[in-house]
Amino acid sequence: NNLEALKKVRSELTRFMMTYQFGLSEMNTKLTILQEEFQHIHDYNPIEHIKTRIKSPESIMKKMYRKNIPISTESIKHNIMDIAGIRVVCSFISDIYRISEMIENQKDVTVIEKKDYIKNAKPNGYKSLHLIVSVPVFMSDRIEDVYVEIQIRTVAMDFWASLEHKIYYKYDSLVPERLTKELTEAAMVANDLDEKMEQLHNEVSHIKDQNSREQDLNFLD
Ligand code: 0O2
Repeated sequence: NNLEALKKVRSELTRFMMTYQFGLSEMNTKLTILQEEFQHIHDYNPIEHIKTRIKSPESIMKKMYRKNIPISTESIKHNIMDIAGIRVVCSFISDIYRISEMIENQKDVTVIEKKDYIKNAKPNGYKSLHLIVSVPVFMSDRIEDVYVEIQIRTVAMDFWASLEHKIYYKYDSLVPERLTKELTEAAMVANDLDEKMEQLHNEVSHIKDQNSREQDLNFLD
């Protein structure tokens, strides 16, 4: 009977984790559709790449202990909103807000929380736009609303965050002050690069628009 009970818990847990995988797949499809449509209309791709991950059971447990919450699938479901995570890396800062707006406007997506670490960077220099959304997943016998954390950032922000993450873990979160200072300076350099690239991109788009208008006029002549 113990074995039966264990089997039941295991099956429930697998089903629980599967819902997050489904939520991720759904968001991934939504983003791919936006990406392809955007490419078709504006003739350029705003998304460099998309990465998805499911939080490991170990990280989920650690977070529950840290938050001091009794563990059950129900409490995990309500308190850990980043089990399903998706990272969208864009070319330009303006693309981040465009992508975010397009997601927010989808009827079946509910925005639970929005954190703009681009307008308000973290003290260490971390920048990204974070959304926690809820999406309905249609199962065989019910509809399950699943939380998905979406992080949207530029290539430069992503480069900085991945290095900072590595350093943070290497020093077991006790990063020497000199490195912290240099990392914050590097974040400012990354931001300068983002602003410069945005300005160049705007100039090029403007020229492209002008050329296509002239071509249209020639065509009409
Ligand atoms: P992992 O391994 O990437 O999943 P909470 O999510 O409740 O613990 P908080 O502060 O409300 O805490 O969440 P926040 O600020 O929205 O950040 C959540 C995630 O953003 C982190 O997930 C990181 O992925 C990323 N992040 C936030 N701050 C930093 C930072 O300073 N540097 C880097 N490199 N990434 C950051 P996890 O769970 O910490 O890690």
